Amino acid sequence: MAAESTEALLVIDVQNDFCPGGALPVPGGDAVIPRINRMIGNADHVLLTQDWHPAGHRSFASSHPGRVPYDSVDMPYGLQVLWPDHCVQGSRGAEFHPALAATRAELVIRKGYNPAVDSYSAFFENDRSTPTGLGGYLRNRGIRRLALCGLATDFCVLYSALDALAEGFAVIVHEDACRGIDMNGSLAKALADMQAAGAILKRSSDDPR
Ligand code: VGL
Ligand code: ZN
Repeated sequence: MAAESTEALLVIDVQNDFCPGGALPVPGGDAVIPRINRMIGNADHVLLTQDWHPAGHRSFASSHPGRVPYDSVDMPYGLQVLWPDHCVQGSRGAEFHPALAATRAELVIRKGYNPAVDSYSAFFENDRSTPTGLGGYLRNRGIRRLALCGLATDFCVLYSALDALAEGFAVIVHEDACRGIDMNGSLAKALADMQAAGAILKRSSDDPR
């Protein structure tokens, strides 16, 4: 029997609300789905994240009278961008995009369910200390290397990549299977920060196939 593979594909937040027509649309968010589906078809293990907020979440601008989406506020754990209401638990916007080939996923990790703390990363909430459990799960399964794709490059992909590296996993970010929100240059900065932290940035056009 072949040794168990030590690599997993981690697909970040490919949900209706992050796609065109959704509450917090990432430009071209749905355009990466065919590429992600091909990656899923070739992956040994597939893991998905799902942004999963209770109604009235503190990261929603609507929870801060006088504030509007994309403002920033000081939260007990640091600066937090305020978002339009999105990915509310049980809503259609929180569902995976119907075109995503989600069937083979071995794990769906939900995040952002703490009403008072946002969670961009698949590993830690935005307080940077409350774990989601993903690190332990991956170590327990002998997974050492993660391929990342999904939405949004400059928020949930970025924080997941940085935390994965800090947790000792090798990280490949499939840049053209991600799309960013890009607030004030955040997309270029995210790519530079991930690379500086040790992530390998890869484009599918790099493949000979
Ligand atoms: C995300 C903002 C708020 C993301 C989630 O998936 O990148 N961004 N919640
Ligand atoms: Zn969110």
